[in-house]
Amino acid sequence: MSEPGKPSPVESIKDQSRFLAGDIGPEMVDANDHFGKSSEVLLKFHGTYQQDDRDVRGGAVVEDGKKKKSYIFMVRTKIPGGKLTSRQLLDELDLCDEVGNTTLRITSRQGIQLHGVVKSNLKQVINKINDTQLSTLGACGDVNRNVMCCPAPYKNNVYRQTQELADKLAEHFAPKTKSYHELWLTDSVTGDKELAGGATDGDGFDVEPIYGKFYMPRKFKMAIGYAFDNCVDLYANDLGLMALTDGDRIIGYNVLAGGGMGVTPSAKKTFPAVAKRICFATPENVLAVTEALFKVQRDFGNREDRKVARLKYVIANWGVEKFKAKVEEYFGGPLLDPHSDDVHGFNDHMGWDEQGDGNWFYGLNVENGRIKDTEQVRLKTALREICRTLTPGIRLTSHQSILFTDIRPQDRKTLEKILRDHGVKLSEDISTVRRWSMACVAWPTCGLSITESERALPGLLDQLEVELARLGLSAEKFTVRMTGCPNGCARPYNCDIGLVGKAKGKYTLLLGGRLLGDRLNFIYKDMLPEEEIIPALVPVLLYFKQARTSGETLGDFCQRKGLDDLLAFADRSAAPAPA
Ligand code: SRM
Ligand code: SF4
Repeated sequence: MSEPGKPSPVESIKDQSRFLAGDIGPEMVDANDHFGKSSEVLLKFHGTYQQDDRDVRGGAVVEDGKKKKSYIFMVRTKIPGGKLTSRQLLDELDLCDEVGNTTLRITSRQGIQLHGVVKSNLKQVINKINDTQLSTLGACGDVNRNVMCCPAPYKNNVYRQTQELADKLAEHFAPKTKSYHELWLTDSVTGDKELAGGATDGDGFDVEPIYGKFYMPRKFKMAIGYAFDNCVDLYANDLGLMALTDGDRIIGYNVLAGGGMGVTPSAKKTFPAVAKRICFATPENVLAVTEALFKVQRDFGNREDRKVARLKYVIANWGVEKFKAKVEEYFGGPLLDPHSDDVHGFNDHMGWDEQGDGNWFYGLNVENGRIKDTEQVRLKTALREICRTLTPGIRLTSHQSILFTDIRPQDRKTLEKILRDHGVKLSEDISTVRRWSMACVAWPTCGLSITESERALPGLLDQLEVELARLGLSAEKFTVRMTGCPNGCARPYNCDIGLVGKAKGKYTLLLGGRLLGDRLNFIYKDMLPEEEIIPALVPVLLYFKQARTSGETLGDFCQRKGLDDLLAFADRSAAPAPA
């Protein structure tokens, strides 16, 4: 915890790190199975997290009277717009077998994570990821994170332009330090050689033109989507660029700012927020507007208390008007008001769709993004076969799923056959509720998890599917998102049904967000034991069935009725019938 007025300890680690080099080099080759505290912070900027296997923590080896952790590393690849080749996916799959825990994870921001890497293999892993023309630099840490963009591969000007913008933003805001290259991509690291990283005595803007030596106060997240398709959850990002189109032309972007999910329930000063509508940017000035806004957060984000360091707190403290005025000052001129259009559609891009060039793409729902082989479902092997035989383009979605692109009409059947032969359900065979759900990683790797999430959601959905079928609601489209702690990595605060781990085996149940992602949900029940989650939802679903207006969605219904009415109905339906 930092003292008021004093920069947080992470700020001095960045300051003294010589642009993220720190002591990672010497520590990489020492005899320990883990890095020291400062390196642990700096490693995040390089795309890796030092973790320990929490399934074995309780029974870990005891050495010198102390429990010894079983150290492992998560390695995250940053993939702008989730776009990669078959070769790149094959290489990541090979890595997870050779040096990981034999699984890969598609993240909620279109990235890929390897889990269970040991320290002695870390350099080899990051090196290989770079060999395949991907990078882990800035996948974590106080920098611009993976830039999300609608992954649909339609061959038209609009989709081409947004993908190009995602690449441009990713490149523009990537850290420029030499330390990444020196540490992971050369042989120069030895125990006694200190890396330069890009040493300078000044403020560092000559080395890091956008960041300087202190980088950002906290992580910063950008996404590009459309008013007619908000599949990237624009309102949950620090910066959302909502493309407005006229035919096959992008006329500009509504700039949304200050979205963020993370909250610490015990700290009243923290809260989740959906982004505010700030201004309109043209295709010509969108990069300059983005840079101005980014620099306002760089210079005014809180550097003393990391709990309130995200952009949402600057905007909450100042108000939209003052914030916009400051962005205008950095931009060097007035900015237009946002266009009246707003998000009104959402497409998860699952199933078959034509690309517009005679070829097709197929969206495959991957439950919670986990790619693995089990006895019944051999998804990892199926992906390998698809990549080797059909060599499709690959796009990852912000719902932890995968698109195979550029499939020739004559290959559609082959793709489906490969999936079926390996026991993989096609998206069409997955229930609507499962298809629109997601869970964060949580146990056993996430050091912050309080409850299960990825391992708990499938079982809860089994029960929910039964209840929905019983009520005749199986075709209803709504989002269920679960996380193992309040940090919100699966974006549980703007969906229809949010489940957030609060204490061991207990969850907060939230209702009233919606697929469009443009409003927060509210707490319906707190500290709910896992086994009471579905029973608590049943009266809500029953009330929805009985009292919804025509075409009303579950989230809209819960929002209209409100907490007290929903609770009163649940009480009434639980009360024994009068004798
Ligand atoms: Fe996250 C931290 C996993 C998307 C908010 N997140 C973590 C860490 C690194 C835990 C840690 O700090 O020790 C988790 C690693 C777990 C593991 O074992 O792999 C983790 N976050 C993930 C992923 C893998 C979840 C997933 O299942 O897909 C997502 C990786 C995305 C990527 O490729 O970059 C992931 N995290 C998100 C999102 C969703 C989004 O960005 O759209 C959010 C909410 C949006 C936001 O940022 O507000 C999110 N993660 C957090 C926070 C809370 C931040 C805050 O402002 O309070 C933390 C904790 C922190 O930063 O202190 C966190
Ligand atoms: Fe870990 Fe919490 Fe994020 Fe889940 S929400 S991955 S438990 S930090």
